Amino acid sequence: MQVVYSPTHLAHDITVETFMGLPVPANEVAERAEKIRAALEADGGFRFQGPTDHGEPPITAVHDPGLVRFLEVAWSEVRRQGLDRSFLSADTYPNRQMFEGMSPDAVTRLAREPKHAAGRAGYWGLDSAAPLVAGTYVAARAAVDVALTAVDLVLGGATAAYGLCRPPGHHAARSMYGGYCFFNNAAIAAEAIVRATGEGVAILDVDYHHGNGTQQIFWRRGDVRYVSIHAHPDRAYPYFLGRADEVGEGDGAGENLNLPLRAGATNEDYLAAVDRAMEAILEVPGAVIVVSLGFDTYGLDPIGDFALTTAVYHEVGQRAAAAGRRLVILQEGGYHRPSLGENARAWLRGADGRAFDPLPAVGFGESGAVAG
Ligand code: SP5
Ligand code: ZN
Repeated sequence: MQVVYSPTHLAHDITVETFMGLPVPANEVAERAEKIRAALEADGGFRFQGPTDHGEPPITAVHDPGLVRFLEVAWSEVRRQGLDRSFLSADTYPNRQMFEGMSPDAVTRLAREPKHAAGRAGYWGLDSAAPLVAGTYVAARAAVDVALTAVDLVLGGATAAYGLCRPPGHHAARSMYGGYCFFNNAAIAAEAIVRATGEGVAILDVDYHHGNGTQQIFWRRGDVRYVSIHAHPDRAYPYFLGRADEVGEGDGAGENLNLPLRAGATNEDYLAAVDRAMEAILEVPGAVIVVSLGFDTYGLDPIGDFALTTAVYHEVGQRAAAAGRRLVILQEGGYHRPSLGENARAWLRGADGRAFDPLPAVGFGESGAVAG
């Protein structure tokens, strides 16, 4: 399988995030992508290439140009405004109740993008756990190019291609970043496929979190079906979306399928959900499936609560490929660094119809220590 990777992700150099107001060691760090790259290189069965530059139009096909401009200038604004911070996080978010009683017209007219960087970050952002640093914009642009290059490979005839996207994308909505995501790589890829082929596209999102951004972008679209298996929002980020009764509206009515799972979900629970998801995906005519691939479903993930094992990723990869569609596979989350490489290798070998032999003598204990 062809792998698309860019070292530009290293510029998005994150060390700290905040969780409920406290600084904590960051989860979405550069080492994640490097672990996956190293494991796929060592496997020997993957061919690597860099991305090609696709420019801004495929991004603004999905995102508000105002979001793109904000992300482009955010860091220089932090510096220009003399803010003494190593990363930008919002101070104030425009809670919808702030505008209660005002007409939608008045809100549009009066609730403008602020000048202060801490207000602008709130205007465009979803949460305070997605730190923005000096290299965020170039890295997020490179992740989009990685995704679009994987699309090119598949539209050029490849059965499957894997984009090692970092930062991830599925929490980013048309006019909003958040959840460690800046541009929605999977949505941009799906839109590019629709425009290139004129066919419908199905998105299978197997990250632990609900991909609220992808759902939002295609909510009213009849030509892109979004199917997601994730932690129930009653207990997990993004809290406000991801329930089973969110089915889309207008042309998109019935094109959104959320399969929220309980805490402690097992391999068996998960595979049953995968089978339901694939059934819905097979109803979509069209040759390509976009996969939002997360490994935060792993039993040892620090921010997840599922109980999946490495072997099940091989099985899920196989079941995704069994649809007989071509696969554009894009990396989303997954934060247990010691297991990321093996989990990616298992999934992608499954999608490739190859056996998976776990590396011998490597244990992934809580410490990440090597056993044996
Ligand atoms: C792409 C992706 O996986 N984004 C995830 C964003 C999650 N952001 C909030 C993290 C909250 C961590 N909660 C920790 C609970 C530990 N018990
Ligand atoms: Zn996630």
